[in-house]
Amino acid sequence: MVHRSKITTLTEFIIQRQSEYPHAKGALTRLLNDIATAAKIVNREINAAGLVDILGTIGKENIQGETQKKLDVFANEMFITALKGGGECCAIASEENEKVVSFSNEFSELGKYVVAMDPLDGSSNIEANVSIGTIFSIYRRVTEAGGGTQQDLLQPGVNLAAAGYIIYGSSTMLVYSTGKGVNGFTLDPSVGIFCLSHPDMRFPEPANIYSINEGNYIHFPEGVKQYIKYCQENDPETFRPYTSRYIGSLVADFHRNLIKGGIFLYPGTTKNPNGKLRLLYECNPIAYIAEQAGGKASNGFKRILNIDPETLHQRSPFYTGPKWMVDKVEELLQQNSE
Ligand code: AHM
Ligand code: MG
Repeated sequence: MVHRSKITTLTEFIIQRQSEYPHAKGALTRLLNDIATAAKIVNREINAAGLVDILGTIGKENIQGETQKKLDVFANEMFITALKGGGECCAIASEENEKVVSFSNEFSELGKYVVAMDPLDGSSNIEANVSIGTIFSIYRRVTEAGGGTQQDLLQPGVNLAAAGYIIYGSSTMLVYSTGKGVNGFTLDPSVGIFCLSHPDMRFPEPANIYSINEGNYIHFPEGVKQYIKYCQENDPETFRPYTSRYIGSLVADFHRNLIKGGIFLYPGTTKNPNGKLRLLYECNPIAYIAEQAGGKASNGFKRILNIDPETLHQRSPFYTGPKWMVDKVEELLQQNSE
């Protein structure tokens, strides 16, 4: 007879975890469930994306005469609707919205949390059938009442209550942390349930992957150029030369590095000194997960989670992975800036 261990669903898991927080009233649990529900619907649409030429091209009318929405716009609306309807969130900052989306209707006025998110990161990869993701950060609001404001969202990452991502890949996973480790759940599409598949995720040792868009090499700071050379040198004791892997989809690159062991780099360049990635809803949530998995995240000079954000969409150079790998980039960047 085959003995199977019990399946733990995401809902069961977050309810179990809630009991570890004696004063918790279940609001964060409900909020995470709202995110999971929206993720399932977005997943369904992404899986249908390959059929758009049959069912109607995005941006054009489909056979029912409705205009097909671009998937990133669809995902944004789906998460906003789920979070607004759920009632635990009083404002959202999204890559898709220039300003804070504040909820002050009868459902959500009392929501204690705010969410910063990139609803569909790497969306330009969809047409090539490459993995994409949703990234989210959850903060407790700092204002007292009414709809949430920008002030609630401009908090440093150290204040995060929870963060995570969903990867829409060969299977769909939700990975999140509430500050007590990182756990990953795989969606069983036949029943539409996320099941615990990757408990207590940690960066493995040894690690030997580096992920960077080397096409920008000429524009990188000297410290990063030296780090790339360091990765390519032969030194079996430190697992070098490392292997290079780059998808161009942050969630997918980070997720692979978390599972297999590696560093992700998106430096500032001469043209864009702050790089490309957004602090609030790309760097901070991934940095939080990295630290909770025993790793580190830095802008080269400072811990990402300690940066005080000034604007909703500000960018930051980003280096994240196992601690010793990020330490080495920091060392070279700092040496070269003196
Ligand atoms: P997006 O938010 O416009 O999708 O851009 C973010 C994406 C990340 O997923 C990825 O790490 C990065 O852009 C890749 O950028 P590049 O093509 O410059 O390497
Ligand atoms: Mg993005």
